[in-house]
Amino acid sequence: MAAAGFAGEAPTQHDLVIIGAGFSGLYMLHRARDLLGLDAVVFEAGAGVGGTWYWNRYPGARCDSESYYYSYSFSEELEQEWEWTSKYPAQPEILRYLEHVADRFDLRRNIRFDSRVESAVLDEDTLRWTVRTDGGEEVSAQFLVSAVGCLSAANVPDIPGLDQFDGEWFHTGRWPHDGVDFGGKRVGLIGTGSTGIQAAPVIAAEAAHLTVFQRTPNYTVPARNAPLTPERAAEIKATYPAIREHARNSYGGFPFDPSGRSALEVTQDERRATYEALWEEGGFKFLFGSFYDLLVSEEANDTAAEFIRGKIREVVADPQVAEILAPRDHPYGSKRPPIDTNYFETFNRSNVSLVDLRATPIEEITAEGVRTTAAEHSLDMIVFATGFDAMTGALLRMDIRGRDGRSLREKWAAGPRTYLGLQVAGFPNLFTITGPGSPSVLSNMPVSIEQHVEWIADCITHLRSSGAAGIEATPEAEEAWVEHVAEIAGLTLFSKASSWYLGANIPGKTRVFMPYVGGVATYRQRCDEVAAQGYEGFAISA
Ligand code: N01
Repeated sequence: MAAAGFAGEAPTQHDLVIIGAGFSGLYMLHRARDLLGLDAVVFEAGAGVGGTWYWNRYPGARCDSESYYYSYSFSEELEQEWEWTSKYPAQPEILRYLEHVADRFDLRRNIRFDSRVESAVLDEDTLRWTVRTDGGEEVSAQFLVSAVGCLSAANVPDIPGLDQFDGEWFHTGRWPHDGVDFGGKRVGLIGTGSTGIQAAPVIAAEAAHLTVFQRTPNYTVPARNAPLTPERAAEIKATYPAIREHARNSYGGFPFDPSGRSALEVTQDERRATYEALWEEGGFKFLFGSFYDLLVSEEANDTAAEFIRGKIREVVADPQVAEILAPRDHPYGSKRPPIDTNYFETFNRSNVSLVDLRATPIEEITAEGVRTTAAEHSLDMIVFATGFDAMTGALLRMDIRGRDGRSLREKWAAGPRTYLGLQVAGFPNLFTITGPGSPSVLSNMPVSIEQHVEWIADCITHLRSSGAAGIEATPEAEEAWVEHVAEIAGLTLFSKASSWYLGANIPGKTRVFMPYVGGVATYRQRCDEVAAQGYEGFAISA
């Protein structure tokens, strides 16, 4: 690969620039370089590959999808040779897997590490992008692919006084590589989303005291993690083609079928037996495999929500604590449902306390700890499990300028607008892997990532074989897709929660439901039809 140009030098020329070396960027690079023969360069802000799995090293971090389908399917050799150790792999194991992929396919030689992209500017005459990094490198490429991830721009809330805190503080999404020692420490954990729920039991087991600051109580279902037995691993490997096919043609990218039953058409006993069996089995099947109408009917949803509240009351010894932990202000699944290992049990420990921020909000962080309207909690350490500026944050942190010098920030000021989550009108030759408007975060990510990478690679092949200079979503197609995404989201219960799906976790962010709820199979079919019809809804420039 040619060296990138630096300020003052002419930018080096490439076919393709990819931003990010996580699941998406690694596969995009492999596909583009090794199958299409393109000259591709990847810019990665971290010092290594892995994306989400590089940054999120917090205690308890593990995948909520099972290892055998939360993995690449593009290489049969890879899927046969890699050995997963458990049902839900922990972060170090997934990172090792991605490092193995990088080595196995010799990807590192095209990746520039410690290089954060600061800007990407379109040249309207050539339809090429000039991309500049924080190290002053400048390259030019015909195509630009964003593989920045949907949950990578960490959100540290603007709580007054953080700068005067005498202890240490960390955000889970930027966790120190050499770990954090909780021994003998009084730790405050702010946030009870999927991350806080994974971290709390692990921190509690190590720390002198853990105080959990909860703003919104969360519904969580046990993961029931277990080692992957050699027999199960062999069975998976023998049936991989069918498993992958199932996942690709499913609603959520998971290789299991949604239930065909309504929660309201069965007797109370049958319903309870279904929930009990899935609670014992653990994982996302509780939502997707129980009844098909949990995300569309409030009455159906109430049955699952009440079942989970009942479990909280059973597990948590102190009824007052159980009541604070019981969610009532949003339907189950309308926020991304976590799965856990001993989360509610953690509140039975003598070294754990719960602070209800709805009743007693945080006023400030002091030198000694966190002060709410009711008390000052003395802490040695604060862990922010406060999530991300999801789906748009990482893209908008860069200064991306398309036609007429218009920035993506301006274009998306009232919420993200894309065609198929793949392209933005006015930004030719820019592709967004798992961008807003695609199933992305509502699905098993590797399945959606592979579909996008392959679609983009096929599109580039089509353009190059026809000698075209560029492709761009038309404003009409984009408008129709944005309307469609909003319309079908409106048929669900997703709008009933203040979730990051809607941007509601970031003060000032416009509330727009960002992912596509129509499902992976329907979406794939639509993308394939669009391509088959000569890239309908896109303008191709000669
Ligand atoms: O972040 P979140 P996350 N004061 O935004 C609270 C994926 N993931 O990192 O609900 C006090 O969900 C906030 O409260 P509220 C997964 O897709 C995957 O947990 O806004 N509290 C909430 O409790 C997930 O959904 C895995 O009222 C504040 C929490 O912080 C996504 O990442 C594992 C606050 C943030 O929850 C994000 O999860 C983990 C404030 N000012 C995560 N601001 C896998 O399995 C926010 N909060 C792969």
